[in-house]
Amino acid sequence: MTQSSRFPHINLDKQSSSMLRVFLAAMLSIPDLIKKKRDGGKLNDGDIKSFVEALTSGSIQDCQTGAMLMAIWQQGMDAHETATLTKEMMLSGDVMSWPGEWAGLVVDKHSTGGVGDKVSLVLAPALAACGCKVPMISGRGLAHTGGTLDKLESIPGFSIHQSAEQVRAILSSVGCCIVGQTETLVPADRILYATRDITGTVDSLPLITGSIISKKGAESLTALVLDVKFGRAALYKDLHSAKELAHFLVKAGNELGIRTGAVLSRMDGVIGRSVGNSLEVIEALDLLKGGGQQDLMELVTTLGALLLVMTGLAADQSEGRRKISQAVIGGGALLKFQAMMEAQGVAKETARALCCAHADYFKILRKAKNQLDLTASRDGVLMDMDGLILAEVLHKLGAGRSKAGQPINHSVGAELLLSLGQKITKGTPWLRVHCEEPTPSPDQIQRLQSALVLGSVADWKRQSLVQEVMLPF
Ligand code: IUR
Repeated sequence: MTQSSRFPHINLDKQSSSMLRVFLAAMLSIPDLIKKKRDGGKLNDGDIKSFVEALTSGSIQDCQTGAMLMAIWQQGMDAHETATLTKEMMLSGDVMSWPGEWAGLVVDKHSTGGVGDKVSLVLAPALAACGCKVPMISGRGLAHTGGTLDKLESIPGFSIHQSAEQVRAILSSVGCCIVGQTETLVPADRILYATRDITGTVDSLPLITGSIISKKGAESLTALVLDVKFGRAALYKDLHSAKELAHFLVKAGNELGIRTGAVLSRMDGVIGRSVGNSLEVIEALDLLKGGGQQDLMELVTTLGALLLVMTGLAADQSEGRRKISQAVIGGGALLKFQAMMEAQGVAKETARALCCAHADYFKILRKAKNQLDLTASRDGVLMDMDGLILAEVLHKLGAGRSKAGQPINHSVGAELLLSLGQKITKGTPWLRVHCEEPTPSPDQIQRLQSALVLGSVADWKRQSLVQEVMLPF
């Protein structure tokens, strides 16, 4: 028996020892890996494995991680490198496992981030009502976009912190849960994401793909649908680049063995009629009670139908849509949402009160001290709303955070008082801003007013949010 000098704690026989020496000689050091990528080379499976292992074991220095990320950002990665990075990131921590009888039924949705995007709050319970198991691992707000976890935390008692065992128990009794990432799930992503954020390397297709799909892989999903947004208020502003991201994501998901499809959806204004954490929970509850906005319902049914088709619970997209609509309109999804709230820590009476037909929402959810109505400065037809401007101002008023861990004000937000295409006259209120102290400055009010896009009737044409559906390869 001999001891390896690189791994002194391992005792090896002669043959294994010489094999290990050959292997270690072929292994590039971290500086060599960085140079290889910097100079446009392709990282092989072993290179990527070494990099991710160095990240997880803590043997890489922060400056080396940053340098490697910048090399990847500049040189890109091909489909095989991206798939390998995704798989190695997934394997850097725990991978969830599910009972055999759920085989084929475990699904999730991921959105690339929007304004007023409360789709998950409706979709997860609707899918559970259709027979799926939905271990939805969501995120917090990022830049100007809102986060599902922040929205749910506006409900008193709701806990997004659930262990793997608790997730399994909730899926078994309810069928869906919406939780935060645990410490042990994809630890490599936590390191990479934090480093990307401070090294100007967030917007890289392979890095975004690795980050998103590795976490979905660790959920051991059967099927995944991605809501890839494009437009003014989206991460990617134009359809072409959003489509490129969708292709990367769909390919990486399918390579991990997850049936993965995508929907390309428009993100210029606001999804539904409200922005802000408590207000969005209210809008989602209204939709679950059969009210709510057409655009929001359209997104929910399109994304849900795709998942039902991919799991075989629907024969085609139109049957899938029918099933999801029925779950929402028929009240099955509302019952699941109520049960999910209770399972995740909300008191029974609170969950019941929020879900009853004539709920007094602000008896339970915090209402902002001030409601300020903005009025139209001229006559016209409401053509559009700049969701980015609205989200940026609300963010500054306390609805979002500028540093991780910063507290946010769940009651801050805004309600659109009119529908797109509606005629308005000068002086008509169009936006109700919910705010605390400080109230919006004159400059912020002017910015909000500039978000209103007025036109003439002749110009108005309803545009579907859903631009394209991309099926698994
Ligand atoms: N969400 C993620 O989970 N990862 C990313 O890289 C981005 C959003 I951008």
